[in-house]
Amino acid sequence: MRIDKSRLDDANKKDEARHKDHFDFLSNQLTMKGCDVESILKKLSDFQVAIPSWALGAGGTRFGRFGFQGEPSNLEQKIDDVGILHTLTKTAGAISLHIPWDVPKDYSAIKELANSHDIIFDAVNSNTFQDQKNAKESYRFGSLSNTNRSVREQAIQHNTEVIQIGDKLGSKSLTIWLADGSNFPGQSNFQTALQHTEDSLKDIYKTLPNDWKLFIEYKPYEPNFYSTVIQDWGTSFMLANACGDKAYTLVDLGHHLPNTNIEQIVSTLMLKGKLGGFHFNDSKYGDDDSTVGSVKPYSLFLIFNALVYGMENNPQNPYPAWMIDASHNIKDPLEDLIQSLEAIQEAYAKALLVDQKLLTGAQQNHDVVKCQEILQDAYRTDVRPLLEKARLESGGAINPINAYRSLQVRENLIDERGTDSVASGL
Ligand SMILES: [Mn+2]
Repeated sequence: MRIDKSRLDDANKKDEARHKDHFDFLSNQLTMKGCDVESILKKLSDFQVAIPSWALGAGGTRFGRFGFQGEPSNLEQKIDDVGILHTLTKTAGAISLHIPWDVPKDYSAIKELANSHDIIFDAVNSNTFQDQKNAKESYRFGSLSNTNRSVREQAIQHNTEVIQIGDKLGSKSLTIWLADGSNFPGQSNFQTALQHTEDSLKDIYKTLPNDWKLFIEYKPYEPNFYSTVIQDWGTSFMLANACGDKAYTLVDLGHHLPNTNIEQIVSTLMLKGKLGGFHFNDSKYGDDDSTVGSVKPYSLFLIFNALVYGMENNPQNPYPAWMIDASHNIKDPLEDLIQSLEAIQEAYAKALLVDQKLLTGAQQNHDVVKCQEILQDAYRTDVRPLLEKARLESGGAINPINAYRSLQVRENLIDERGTDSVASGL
């Protein structure tokens, strides 16, 4: 299914007068404060977030999964779904494939389809956290860290194949997240596991094309509950440095212990030029994979404040690869992703409003109260009219959720795909 542009224009018409009123008011306010509204709008339009191919079907937990009608059952349909998101939001111009769940059969047809939706292929993701059909070795006791050489070799070989698949699609980066670790004290030798992991990553790194990046993701616990080999940003940073200049740390918001100061981690990595990738989600307890901004929007704003500072002041850090890594469980996956995209843009816009010069001055004067005032003045601004304007100017929807519902997208997808189609993945 594709969204008809004239029907989208009709949906926008209902909101146009209200939007103009709100935007004009906000634009005047911001201009009086000395903000360059045009440059903020340009930055919002340029900000594109990859949608992972596993996020388009119903999510679930290890206790079960409740299907969602009209799910995409193949890669083509998943790309079509990202196309719908991008048409409405103009923010989802990339897809991040998971291998082996989404191996293309016809590469040129898949590239053509993505191109027709104005979508590029972002980082490819390998999977050594579950066993594949007919695989010789099992990852039950780890992959890149396994004590058994032939298991490590199989996992290295898989990552090399993922690079080759991504290369054919125009991807420029590989994300490795390892489930490796141990469930019980004494099960694993920490030093051996870390050394094997470093050696395996170096072997994968050797096969990386020159214009590619390797992203190393970390996570403190789960699926293993006693130890994880790449448990934190420091371990990832150390491994990235051991591999070389093309290797970077990837920060996933949900992969931290409660109350970790993620904005400080972001700042440290950007100062050192090693923040390569970024996964968005939100959480209350652990790696909950909740909708971005649904639980801790102020934290997200503070993180974006660090990201904006880094993007403006750290030429040593590459432009990060952004991706949503969330699960929607009981929501319509597309509506959930629209909400996440909106929350990301909102936090970004608010961070762009922070008067960095004024903040630096207040910091130098040790005016702690003023520092907080500057941050919270930006945070309390209702920036939604800026998002609407950026979308409208790019040809998207003023209000993507309203448009999605009024254009009856899900109903159309159910008509096309049926009520019991199932997306590949966990
Ligand atoms: Mn992630």
